[in-house]
Amino acid sequence: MPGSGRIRHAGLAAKVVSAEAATAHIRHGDTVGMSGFTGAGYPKAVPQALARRITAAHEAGEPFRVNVWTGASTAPELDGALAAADGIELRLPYQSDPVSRQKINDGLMEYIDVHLSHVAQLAWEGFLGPLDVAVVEVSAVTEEGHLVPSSSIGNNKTWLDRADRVILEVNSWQSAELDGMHDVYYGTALPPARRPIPLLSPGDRIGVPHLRVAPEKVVAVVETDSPDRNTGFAPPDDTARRIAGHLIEFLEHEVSCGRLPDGLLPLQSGVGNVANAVLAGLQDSRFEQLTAYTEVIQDGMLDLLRSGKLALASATAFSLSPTAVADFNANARDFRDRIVLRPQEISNHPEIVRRLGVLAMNGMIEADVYGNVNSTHLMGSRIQNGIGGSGDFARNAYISFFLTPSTAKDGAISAIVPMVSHVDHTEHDVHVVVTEHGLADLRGLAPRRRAQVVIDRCAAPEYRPMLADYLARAQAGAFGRHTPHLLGEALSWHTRYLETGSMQPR
Ligand code: 0RQ
Repeated sequence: MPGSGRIRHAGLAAKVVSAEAATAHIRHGDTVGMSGFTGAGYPKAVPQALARRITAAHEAGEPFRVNVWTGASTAPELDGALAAADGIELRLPYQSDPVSRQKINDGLMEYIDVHLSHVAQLAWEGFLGPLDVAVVEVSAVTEEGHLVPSSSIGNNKTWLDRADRVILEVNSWQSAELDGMHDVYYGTALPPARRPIPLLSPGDRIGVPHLRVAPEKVVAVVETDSPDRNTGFAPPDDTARRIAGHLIEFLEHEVSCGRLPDGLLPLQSGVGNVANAVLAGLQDSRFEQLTAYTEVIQDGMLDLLRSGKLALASATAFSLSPTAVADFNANARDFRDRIVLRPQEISNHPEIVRRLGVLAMNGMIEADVYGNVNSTHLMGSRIQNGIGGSGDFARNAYISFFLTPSTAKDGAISAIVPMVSHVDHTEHDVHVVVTEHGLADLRGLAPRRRAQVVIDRCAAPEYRPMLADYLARAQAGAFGRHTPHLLGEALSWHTRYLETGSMQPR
């Protein structure tokens, strides 16, 4: 019988089984929609038990692979375990697990990298095929059989509605104070039945606090008491601090010119150490009463909420280091009225991002001189993570910023290149590029002017003459003078790195 007291619905309490027993409802070839978004709210026990079953099947010479859909990245207990067992046929929409990354790049696992806001719609259209099983972590089940979501919502509403069978993990490690923090909007529909989403400011609550599930679809309930696993952030280094400094100076300038209000506009902050450094920089800025309309609440955002700089934050998940999560769980009540967690189809909704005028700040792999951005591929072919929500925000943002150190691999790679080796965000979606050397505001600039500003402000000094030389020769010799390129040479920097280990000529 359930021991945590978190399952308050008699019918669902009667379905408690072990994780091993629950996996009997998952079969070879199934598509499984799992909860989880940036290391928060993912199922902890069933995926590991499934990985063990898959390994046993493989050892017995039987095929066993499943398709895995999630909210975004998860953790070693899910992506890592299933990938290591060679159990994933196809994965979507965003992952950052090293084992999965290797399998994908070795061509052993299919990966579909879609915008996070598109996933629910694709699933509802039926375009991705049927969803056989949902495995969803929740923090409690109410007397009525409603589900109190966990530390992320992601695509859970869609998985619970679409799946033929549902397995719940009820995790008593999650703070009971999460109850009331979520806002699940059930008003979405497919065209032509779609209506405007009535969300006018980041803190609006437009839905209900709990997820619904048809009790007869629930085939198993598993109790867990296991922590979310997020990697910690490195304290901002000098490079990250300088990037943050340029960005904040720019925001101050925009306020002084009357182009942004004193409290700015809702902030979206991407993943990674640089994004976290920007949030740390905002702590010491003169801005007050900030708001966030974003995907993830990371350590820096929690600090801003604690200090009062940030009035409220809307997201779909937490992405907290172990230290920050311990603090959050101990003090969740203090944050409850100022955090709203929503399904990712709402947290990342283009219509809302555009309406609110979000300031989108995302990391990148590389940018080219004209402002095209690569967020996903190393040297054009090797996937790093995925586009995640960066496209949902960048295209629709009021101002879209892309941030990166100017070089990688101890200077052997320039993050500013003649032509990006893969395009995730086109020149039309990128407003501002920032490196530790400076900030290029590309708004209102035609391509050749953009190229000059990107080289002068953002490129590392040792790469500037090479870029300027390329641009001059392209302007003289290109087929057209609008966006001058020498096509035979445009990707030669990447080729040189692959051949010699450096973009610098020997
Ligand atoms: O390689 O692991 O061998 O050391 O790429 O680089 O600097 O650790 O990356 O953590 O800052 O993330 C774009 C990936 C940046 C991230 C990206 C090499 C580098 C290293 C990783 P190693 P860093 P960061 C909303 C927003 C897409 C999703 C997104 C990301 C490895 O920001 O995934 O924006 N963004 N979501 O050495 C070749 C270059 C390189 C390079 C770095 N120019 N060429 N290799 N590397 N630059 C949130 C969500 O969607 C959930």
